[in-house]
Amino acid sequence: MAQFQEVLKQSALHPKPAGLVLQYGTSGFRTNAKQLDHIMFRMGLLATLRSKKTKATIGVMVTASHNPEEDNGVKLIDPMGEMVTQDWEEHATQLANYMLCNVLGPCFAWLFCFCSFIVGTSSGSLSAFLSFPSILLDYGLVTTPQLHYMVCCQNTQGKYGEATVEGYYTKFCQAFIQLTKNVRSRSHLCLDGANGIGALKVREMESHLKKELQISLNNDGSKGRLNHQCGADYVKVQQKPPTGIKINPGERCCSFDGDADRIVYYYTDSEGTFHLLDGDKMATLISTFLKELLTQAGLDLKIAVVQTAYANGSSTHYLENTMKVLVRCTKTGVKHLHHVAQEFDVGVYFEANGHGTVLFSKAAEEKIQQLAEDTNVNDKRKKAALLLRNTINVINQTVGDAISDMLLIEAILAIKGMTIQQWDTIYTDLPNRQLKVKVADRRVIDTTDAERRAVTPAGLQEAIDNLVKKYRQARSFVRPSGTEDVVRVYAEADTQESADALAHEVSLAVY
Ligand code: NG1
Ligand code: ZN
Repeated sequence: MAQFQEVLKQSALHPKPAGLVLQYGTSGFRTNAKQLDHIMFRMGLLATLRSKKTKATIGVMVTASHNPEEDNGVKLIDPMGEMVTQDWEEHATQLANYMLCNVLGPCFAWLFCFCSFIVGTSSGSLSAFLSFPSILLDYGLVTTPQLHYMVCCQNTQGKYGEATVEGYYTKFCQAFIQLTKNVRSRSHLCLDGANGIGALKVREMESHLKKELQISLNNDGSKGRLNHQCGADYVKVQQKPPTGIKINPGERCCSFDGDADRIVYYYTDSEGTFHLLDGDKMATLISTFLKELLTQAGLDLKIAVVQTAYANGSSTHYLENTMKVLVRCTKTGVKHLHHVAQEFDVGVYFEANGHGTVLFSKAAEEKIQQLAEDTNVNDKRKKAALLLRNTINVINQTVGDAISDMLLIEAILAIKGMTIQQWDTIYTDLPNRQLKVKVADRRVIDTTDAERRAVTPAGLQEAIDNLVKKYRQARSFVRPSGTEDVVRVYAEADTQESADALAHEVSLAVY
C-alpha cells in the first residue's frame, strides 16, 4: 500500500487538466505538448503493467513525429519491437482519462516487481519517467525506429543486434556495405532531415558507412523548425520539395519525417517539374527486387505487398497485373499493415506517406540462410541467396525506419544500376489530392472495407459515389484521422484538375 500512496503522490505532480479527454490513436497519444504531462507519467505506469503482463521489456517513445514542433506524443512498443496490441490501446485510453486510484487500485501490491521498460525521445523531455523503479534504460535522443530496435534487441538477448545506438549503426551499415560491395559507381544523395532527430543520427552514422554512400544533409536542425515546410509529410501532402533547399535537375533527394520513421524520395526534371517517389514506389521497387532474387535463388516463398486505401491506384494495378504480386489493403496505421504482412513469407508493407518495411518469416529466413551456406548450389542461386541474406540484414523489421529504408533503396538502385528517373517510370502515378476537413465531431464518420467506404453518416457514401462517377479513373474516400482532429479526404483521377475538383467536392459533402 505504501507503494500505491507513493505513486499517487508522484501522480499529483503530473495533474490531469480538468475535462481533458484524450484517446490512444493511430500511433499513441498526440496533442499539444503542454497537455501531455499527466499522459507521460501514466504511460510510465502502463509500460510497467505491460512489462509485467508480457514478462518482457517494453519501450516508451516520446515524439511529435511528423507534426509541428508545439505538439508531442507518446506510444508504447511491445516486446518484439512492434506497436502495442489493440486491447492495451484501450487500457491506455482508460488510464489516461480516469482517476488513477480507480483504474489501478487492485493491482498495486505487485506493480513494480519484475518489470522493466526503456525510454527514448525524438525531442521532448523524459523526466516524467525517471522516477519509476521499473525503468531499465533511458536512451535519450533516438529515432522512433531506433527505440523499436532496442526493445527487440533487449528481448531477444542480442540475437537481433546489440541494444545500443552503436549496435544499430554497425548492423545496418555493415549489411549495406556487404550488399553493395560489388557495385562500382555510387552517386550522391541529398537528404532533408526535417530539422528532426534523423538528421542528427545520420550524421552520427556517417563514419560507419565508410564513404560508401555520400549524403549531403539539409534541414539538420541547426536553423529551421521541426517539420516546418520540410520533411516527408510536407513533401508528400504538398507534392513539392522542402522550401529553401537547392535541388539540381535530376538529383536524387529524400526527406525524413521528424522522428525518422517515414521517408519519401523525389527529384525535379530539366523542366523544373517535381516528381515524388512515395511509399508505393518504394514498395514496388523493393518487392520487384525481392521477387527477382527469390526466382534466381529458386526459392518458392510467398511474397505480398500490403497497402492502405491511400495507395495510388496505379501502384496497385502495376503490382497485381504486371508484377503478379499479391496485394492486400488494410486500415491506416502501420500496426495494421505490420500484422497482415506477418501472414506471408515475405511481407512488404508501406503506407503511401513513406512509412513501411519488409518482414521475413522465420521459415523464409532459415531457407535463405541454408541456401547461402550450401556449397552444392550453382553460382547464380548462391549469389541471389547471399544478396537476400544481406538484404534481410539491412532492413529494420521491427517497424518502418527511414534510415534503414534509405540504405535499402540506395543499395537496390546501386545494384540495379538504376537512376531515380528510371525507377520513377516503372509506373505513372494517377494524379491525386489529399485534403483535411475540420468538422464538429469527426467520429460521426464510420468506415468499412479497409476505410474505403463510409457507413455513417447516412447518405455520405452515396454522395461520394455520385461525385466519383463524374470523373475518369476516379476514386475517393473519407475517414476520420486518428492523430488530428480532422476528417481526411482523398481523391484520385485521370488529371490533376479532376483530382483536385473531386477532392474539393467530396470535402463539401463531408460538412
Ligand atoms: P491519421 O491521422 O490517422 O490519418 C496519420 C497517417 C498514418 C500514420 C499516422 C501515424 C496518412 C493519411 N495518415 O494517421 O498513415 O502514419 O499518422 O503517424 O498519412
Ligand atoms: Zn514519424
